[in-house]
Amino acid sequence: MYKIDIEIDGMMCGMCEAHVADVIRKTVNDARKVAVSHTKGTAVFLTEEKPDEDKIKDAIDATGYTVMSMKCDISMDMCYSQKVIKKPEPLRFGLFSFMIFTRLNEKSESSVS
Ligand SMILES: [Cu+2]
Repeated sequence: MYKIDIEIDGMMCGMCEAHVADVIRKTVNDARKVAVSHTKGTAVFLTEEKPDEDKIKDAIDATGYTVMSMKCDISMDMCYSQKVIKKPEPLRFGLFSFMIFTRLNEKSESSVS
């Protein structure tokens, strides 16, 4: 799941919010929990598939509002991302101790000769 965070300039009222939310729903078919705020100047929503950021920017810019920035994060409530973070650790540790072992070996060899 992805969380998209857009900073938008030019929204003045609730109608602007509805307009932007409409454009997002039309551009991103699986957009969920679309939340637009004209006071904060933001639009936030969730998607399952990684969305096309350029397509969203173009669609919003075409309405007359201006996209100032866009952030696309993998949502942290996903078990999958935690597994990915934890997985490489044993491998890294194994490689590290292997390197120390090799260095010690090299040193003892050179001191012999
Ligand atoms: Cu408005």
